[in-house]
Amino acid sequence: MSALTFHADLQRWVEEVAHHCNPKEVYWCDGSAKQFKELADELVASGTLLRLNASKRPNSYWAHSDARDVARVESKTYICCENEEDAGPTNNWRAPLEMKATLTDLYKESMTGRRMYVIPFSMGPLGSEFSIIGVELTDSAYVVLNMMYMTEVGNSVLEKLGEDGRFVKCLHSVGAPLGSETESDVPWPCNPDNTYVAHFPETKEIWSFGSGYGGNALLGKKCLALRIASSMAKDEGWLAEHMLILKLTSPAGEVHYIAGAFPSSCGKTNLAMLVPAIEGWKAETIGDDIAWMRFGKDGRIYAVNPEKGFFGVAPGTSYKSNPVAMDTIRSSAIFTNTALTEDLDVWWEGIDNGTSAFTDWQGNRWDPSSGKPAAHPNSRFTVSASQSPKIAPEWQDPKGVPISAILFGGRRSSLVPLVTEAFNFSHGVFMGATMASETTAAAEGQVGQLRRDPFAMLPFCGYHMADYFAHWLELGAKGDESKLPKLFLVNWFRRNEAGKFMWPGYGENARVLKWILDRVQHRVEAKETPLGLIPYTNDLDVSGLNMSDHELDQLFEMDIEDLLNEVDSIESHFASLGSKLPEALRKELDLMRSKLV
Ligand code: SAT
Ligand code: MN
Repeated sequence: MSALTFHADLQRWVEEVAHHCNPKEVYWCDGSAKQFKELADELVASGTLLRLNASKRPNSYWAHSDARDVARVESKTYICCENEEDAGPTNNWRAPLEMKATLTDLYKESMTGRRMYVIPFSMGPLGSEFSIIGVELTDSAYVVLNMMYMTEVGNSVLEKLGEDGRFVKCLHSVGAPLGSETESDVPWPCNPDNTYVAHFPETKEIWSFGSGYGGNALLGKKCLALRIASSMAKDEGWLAEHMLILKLTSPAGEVHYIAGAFPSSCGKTNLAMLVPAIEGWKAETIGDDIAWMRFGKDGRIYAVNPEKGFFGVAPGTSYKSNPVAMDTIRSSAIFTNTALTEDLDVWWEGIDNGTSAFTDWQGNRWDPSSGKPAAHPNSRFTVSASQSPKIAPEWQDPKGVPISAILFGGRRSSLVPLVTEAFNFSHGVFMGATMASETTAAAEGQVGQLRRDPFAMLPFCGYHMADYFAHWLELGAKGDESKLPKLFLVNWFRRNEAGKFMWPGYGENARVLKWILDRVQHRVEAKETPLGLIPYTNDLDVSGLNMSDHELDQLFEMDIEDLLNEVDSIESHFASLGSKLPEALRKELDLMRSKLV
């Protein structure tokens, strides 16, 4: 198929890559439903996709990955800038030329026997000053289909790009050339021994090799919209954040937008699709994973969701925990690494719908007594956001929505109270900079280990983490504090001595949001503690929750000994970030310590 663009640089790059990677043909993605169907049919025929039972899950597909390619690979993710110091201690670094040499060797003829797809895509509504265009070249049709759900793809983007528009070059290969015309393919080609997810922030390029899974392969998401965008945002004075965006309407009709940073698999999608458990409140989704934020003309911070779809964690999703997600994925969705029922619908742990798994995520007959989960803990659904019954009408507003409050949260089984408000913006930056969470299956590695994950950006910040903190502080200093969002630390995951969650979570989190908006609107006072401001007992609406005063107190309990240990742990976290750590944050830590002793 010939190019549908007059963009010389794009054409030249496509030709160069095709010449080097040696695909059997080049396929330009126009974004049409016809192409989607064509590719899906091919993937069904070749065994990569399975068509789900159309009477249960119309127009939906199931894929299972190679068992070695199931999550983001942080150990193989690189920031490749000229100076190692600019990547900082939290990123893997390689010199750009060195990484390009390694990868150029790997890409050589890596697409042999496959098609190379050209995916022009836009992160953010086309034409918005927020938006960034990318073009992904990939040899995976599965990636094309997922990108079509997650981003704006096709001719509209090429038109916008015109003859000389700027775009981020995103190169992806699963790294599994087919030796001969007759060699049969595997359902999930990948190359786990040679996987690299490399970012070149200075030249705004992404080179990914060897993995076909999620954020390793759908390069618009974590690679472009967070790692590359965060580095652009620092240079240009805005923010690219790992945050959901939620619209809340109070019983009185007051509308507020809240953003929230939580690490992967800590309930961002659930919170973004909240069904408030308190009377009269309404919640709608703007985005569930990424927020790009900048000052509006009125001095407030505005956010857009640069994505068009959800790539959500399946396990634990049910009509009880997240009915909106369940309704969103009733049709036209792609499921990856979930289990299957006997009649070819999807299944996962916690789906809670009376069915059971028949085959596990690898497609083998599932043995419940094996003790192994049927669905992979990081199994996912991919679906268009527009299918959500609770998507806010303004979710693609090119101006974005004004943010009243920002939440920082993670999984903390102890120590961190249900909700704490920052004393001021820079104390809020301290909260974000020091947040920690118990690790999940969203990334390779052990689950349940406590790690500092500043602003939930540890795996996604495209430059030095201490410079990132400084950027937040500078942005705050530029704003008028009365117009800046108020900042809060939340923790839905605290457990009691018996190991049980102390807070019911899910829809009940609306109670915490209600208090947060009361604070935003100066309707209630708050109690000062060494950690920040917490609710006076009567101000947190727990009516109907059946919670004793003691249980409520426990959610806010602060043990001085534990907090002093936390101060020490933050101290070493800061030390690990080196000499660039902003003085203001060190001062916040000193202040916290002085309040404790
Ligand atoms: O990075 S992914 O898109 O695979 C999912 C995540 O970790 O949030
Ligand atoms: Mn995420």
